[in-house]
Amino acid sequence: MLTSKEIQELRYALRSSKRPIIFFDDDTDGLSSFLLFYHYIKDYVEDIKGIIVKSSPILKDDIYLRRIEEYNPDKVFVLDKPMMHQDFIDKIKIPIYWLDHHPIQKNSKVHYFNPLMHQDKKYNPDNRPTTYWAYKVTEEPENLMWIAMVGCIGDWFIPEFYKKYMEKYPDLWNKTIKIRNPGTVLHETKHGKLCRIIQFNMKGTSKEIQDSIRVMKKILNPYDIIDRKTPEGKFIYKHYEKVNVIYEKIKSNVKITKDKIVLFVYNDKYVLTGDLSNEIQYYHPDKLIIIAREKTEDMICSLRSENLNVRKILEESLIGIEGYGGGHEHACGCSIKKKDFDRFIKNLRKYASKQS
Ligand SMILES: [Mn+2]
Repeated sequence: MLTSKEIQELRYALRSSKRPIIFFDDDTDGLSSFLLFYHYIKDYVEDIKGIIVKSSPILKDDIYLRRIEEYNPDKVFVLDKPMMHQDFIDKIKIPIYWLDHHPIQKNSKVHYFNPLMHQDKKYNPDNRPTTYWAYKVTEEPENLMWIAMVGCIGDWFIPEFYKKYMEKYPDLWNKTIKIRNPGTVLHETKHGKLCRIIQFNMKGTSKEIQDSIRVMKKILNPYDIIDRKTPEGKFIYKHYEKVNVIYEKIKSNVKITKDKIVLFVYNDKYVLTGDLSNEIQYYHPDKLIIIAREKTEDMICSLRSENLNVRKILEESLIGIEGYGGGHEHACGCSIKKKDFDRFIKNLRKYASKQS
């Protein structure tokens, strides 16, 4: 958990900033955290710069240093990024506040906030999403609960305020639906569709993603998006539809057989392996899912299993293979050199059958 002292410290840092720059991860958890921070201070700051950090788990590049220099902020905030290079931190001469829930990092010269650092009675380990904490930091504004819920469900977590949410938005999340896990919300409710709409707006060219973020900042009501009530909502919905056509087309090629493993490879510029593997896993909970995207010399993969420890299987399977990866117990990502891919899959089969 984050202690109430930590929450207050981060809140104070945010409120006292006049010109913050905010880096955030390129998924619903990252974006939702950013939007909550943004709305909390937007009316009394001089300016706020939000910068989405694509794909790499590590915040390091000179591009981002240049963005800081150009913008001349008074504070740097980093949301939902798992790692930062110490070099990068050392080159920044203003205070850095970093809120994350991935495995604990040992960087210096940064104000680091991670729920894994303190034991929690109920959640052990406590890796509740960044958005969940961002909602606390920003004093849980009820009108933005939908944004908090998008980030939490998008990161596979049902927060305690879900009952309040169901009451407020019964058509988005109906009480009568039986929840097996967060996937039920994601795949069987209108709220889940809202998550996907926003998630798919983080995909596309840099220009498209920038435009989506700019528009998302103006939206205060989920129905603007889901019912396409305003020009802004229509814009977000339209980009979702564009990505969704590609998503559905790729998904239609996935074959489910008697094999315990679902292995599927595709070649497209859109990064959809995480979304595809989550959805296929939800409807086929007994399978080990491997979705790979070909990218020049590499195969970028998402692995899922509800029953097996995929992190362990992945670790074992990477031995003697050119590639790297990691993640959570039931959800991992990895990048494998094409020339080693067949051997890697053989390893996966071997270590998966050892566990089952
Ligand atoms: Mn996250």
